Amino acid sequence: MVSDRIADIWGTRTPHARDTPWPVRVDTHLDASLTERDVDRWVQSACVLCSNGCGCDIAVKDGRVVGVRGRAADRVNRGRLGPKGLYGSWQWSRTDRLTRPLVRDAGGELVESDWETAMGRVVERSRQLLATDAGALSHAFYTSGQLFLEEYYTLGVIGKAGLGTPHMDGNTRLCTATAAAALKESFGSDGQPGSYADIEATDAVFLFGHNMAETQTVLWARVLDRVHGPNPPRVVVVDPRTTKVAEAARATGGVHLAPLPGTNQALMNALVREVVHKGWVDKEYVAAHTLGFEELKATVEPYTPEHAADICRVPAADIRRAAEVFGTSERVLSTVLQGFFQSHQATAASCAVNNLHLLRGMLGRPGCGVLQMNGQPTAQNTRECGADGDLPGFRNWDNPEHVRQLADLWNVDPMTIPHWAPPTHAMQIWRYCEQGSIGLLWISGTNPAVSLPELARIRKILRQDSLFTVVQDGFLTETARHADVVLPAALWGEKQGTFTNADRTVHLSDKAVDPPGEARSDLDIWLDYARRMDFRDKDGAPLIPWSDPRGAFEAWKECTRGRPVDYTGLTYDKLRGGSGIPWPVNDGAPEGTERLYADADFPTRVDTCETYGHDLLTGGALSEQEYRAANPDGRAFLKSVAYVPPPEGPGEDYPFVLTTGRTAYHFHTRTKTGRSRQLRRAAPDVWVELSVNDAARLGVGEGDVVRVESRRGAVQAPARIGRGRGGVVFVPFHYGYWDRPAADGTSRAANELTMTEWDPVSKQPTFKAGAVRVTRIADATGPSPAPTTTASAPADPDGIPPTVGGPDADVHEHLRATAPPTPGAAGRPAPDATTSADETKG
Ligand SMILES: Nc1nc2c(c(=O)[nH]1)N[C@H]1C(S)=C(S)[C@@H](COP(=O)(O)OP(=O)(O)OC[C@H]3O[C@@H](n4cnc5c(=O)[nH]c(N)nc54)[C@H](O)[C@@H]3O)O[C@H]1N2
Ligand SMILES: Nc1nc2c(c(=O)[nH]1)N[C@H]1C(S)=C(S)[C@@H](COP(=O)(O)OP(=O)(O)OC[C@H]3O[C@@H](n4cnc5c(=O)[nH]c(N)nc54)[C@H](O)[C@@H]3O)O[C@H]1N2
Ligand code: SF4
Ligand SMILES: [Mo]
Repeated sequence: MVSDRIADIWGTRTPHARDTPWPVRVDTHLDASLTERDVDRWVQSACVLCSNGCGCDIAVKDGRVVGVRGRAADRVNRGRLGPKGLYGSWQWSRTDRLTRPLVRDAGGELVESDWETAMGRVVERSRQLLATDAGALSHAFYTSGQLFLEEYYTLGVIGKAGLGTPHMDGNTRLCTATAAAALKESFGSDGQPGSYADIEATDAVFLFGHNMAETQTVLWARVLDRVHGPNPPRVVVVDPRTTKVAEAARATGGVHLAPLPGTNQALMNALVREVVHKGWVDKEYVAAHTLGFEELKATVEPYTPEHAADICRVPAADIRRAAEVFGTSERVLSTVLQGFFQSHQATAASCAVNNLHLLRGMLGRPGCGVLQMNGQPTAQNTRECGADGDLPGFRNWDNPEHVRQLADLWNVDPMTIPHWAPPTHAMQIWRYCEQGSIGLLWISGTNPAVSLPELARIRKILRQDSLFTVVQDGFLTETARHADVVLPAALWGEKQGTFTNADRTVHLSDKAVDPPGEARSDLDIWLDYARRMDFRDKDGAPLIPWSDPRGAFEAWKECTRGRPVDYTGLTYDKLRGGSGIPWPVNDGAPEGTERLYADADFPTRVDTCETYGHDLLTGGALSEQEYRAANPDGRAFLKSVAYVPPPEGPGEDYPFVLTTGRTAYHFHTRTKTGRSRQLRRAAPDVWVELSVNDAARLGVGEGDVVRVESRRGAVQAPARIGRGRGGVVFVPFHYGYWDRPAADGTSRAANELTMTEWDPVSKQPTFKAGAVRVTRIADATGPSPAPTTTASAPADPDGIPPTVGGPDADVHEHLRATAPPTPGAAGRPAPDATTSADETKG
């Protein structure tokens, strides 16, 4: 069957009943005019355009990538791929890539150079700075959630044991820092409790600030296949916009709660209060496995549905109904993402979701998962490997024994490993750069000149003479244009490595083709730096003994031995041929682990836990003594806090609340998706979404150009008269300047508007609420460029052409008649003819 997957984002339905396996549907998209018979080789991989981590095979012809196909055997996607995976995962590979290192010449221009010169300059600056009083504190690394595990671990060892700098973080700070923080605060350690297979077993799906329909499209197809089958789950969503998820909530008899951005915590307190007041608490579970119930009860007591309704501006009856669905469903699966994570009480609100599950005893059983989601494909590994500043293997920087374990493993003095203070979070790293105490900032796999808040400030920092910036990317991004040295990176398909998705499933991605020109993998670049810097261990041997991905993976396995994030049972060979495998994988669980905490034994013991915890209001850290006194002993924490209003609310000068986010067709700053014909056509440019009533009051019609201004900057774009709640303006954050310079004097990046504020515990910036005003600037020349197939659908579709892909968007969907492997089996289904790795045309 052929389908236009721009017009039909989720593809053909394969409905099924509760507790039956999710059927297989294999999606294939090849370059126009090619068929599967033309493909020379299929190389095993997984998609890196979101945290879902769909297993796929890369089609290679004449040494080039010509398409992709979903892997039927994979537990994550059973063969499916979404629009980004199908059209966006590979077309960029033959466009304007960086092929040689660039350095600044005497005139200040970036010019092509060679590796010797470029690395020479990096090492020279590095040595110079290390010789100053600041020492290693002059060095900072700002990395990604999109590289491979082997690369992060290598970077982590360089930073912690080679240089000894605490200034290392990922763009994961903007992304999933709150997922990690909420898991640590509630359960003692990072690590996703739930499994995607919970979708097959659940009776209700709660999505907290998560537009899954657009941001994990294949996971949403999985939910839709239940929704369209017998005994469907009810969907409940908390989101100010009318997303496709919100439509499903209505259709399934669930609830769409559309709170004013910035008020999640008030709503969560009310939901928890209802569950407690109505007696829906599993008292035995709470008594045996949790701490803090009485405090929780007291904290939420003032939040009657009416009180929360007042703050959030939603009907009190809807809050009651949502609580009832949670309280009376046999099994509930919850997902949490940026609508919660990117707000000022992010960790508190996300912990409240954990609380609901703990109160109902809904963890570790089929259908009862919590997914504190990731966003980026490899964000989990950034966290696991310590490339976000944490210590590798979910170790606690405040626990001397954990530091000693690493010192032993790396054969270095424990004092080399920074652990005298918490690791420096990204927002603080940028502040130190601004103040001049950091002299070398090495940016890899992220584009902060578009993705950080308050862009005018970020540009100013990047231009500072006191800061030497290295940018490692596949493209000349907005950020790379500011760099002193640009290093051309090999990207997905051009290198080998592993990565882990949001439900702990580890995938191997093999190298399919050579990188362009002189581009090198991030691993090779960092190994080269380590060699040139001559980092040594205590005995004078090279600090990093490995020289390839497999060697790095084997070293990483040792680092995880005995930790909750145990990889010791995995090998590259084991990851080939079948499905990805969820960690922990070890002697006790050789085929992986579907769900954590089935035994309700949480990693909260003093010698195990990753943190001693924080005050959710202030972010103040608790001491080991305080933690010990609480005596958690394997029990989970019910942590809570009162609601406080967001740092910037609407007022007279700036009467609207701004929120920002995504569309289904683009990934972040579009370095990949903006180079795909089909995706670019589907969502060509920025727009501003206004509610029907707000637009009428402002005299704005569809497509009229409006100016959105905050205290920090302005964006100009055509308006979409959408279906969101009143008082809220939405701007997608995908559109920077690489493909359309701001020469006309207007800005189009949403982050011109956003502010430098963050959650006190996770330090994640608050991209989801700020105050703006909106002015009409010019008449429409046509409808706005917003897609019609998504949350940005127009309130009145009349006269607005629907978003379609056209002939070059054809995708083959192959529905399997044969029974798929049983879901829930963490092990590997037997590989079949269409999914074996690296199959050669013969
Ligand atoms: N198509 C696509 N998919 C992606 C990505 C992409 O760029 N494009 N990026 C990936 C990454 S890294 C991430 S982190 C994820 C993000 O995935 P999501 O979190 O699903 O995406 P967002 O659009 O950022 O935000 C989700 C929703 O939060 C809502 N929201 C805004 N303010 C509030 C609020 O105050 N409260 C509540 N409850 N909701 C609010 C928005 O209306 C929006 O619909 O997506 C991943 N998948
Ligand atoms: N206003 C607003 N801002 C936001 C958000 C929001 O919702 N609203 N969301 C935030 C979130 S959740 C995220 S995750 C960030 C994302 O923000 P960024 O990380 O800045 O976005 P990307 O465009 O994904 O940038 C990744 C870069 O890495 C490069 N790259 C890809 N693969 C590799 C590789 O293997 N090696 C190297 N060296 N480079 C590689 C790509 O070409 C690209 O330039 O944006 C954040 N900013
Ligand atoms: S759902 Fe995510 S991982 Fe799967 S194909 Fe789409 S972008 Fe790729
Ligand atoms: Mo993200």
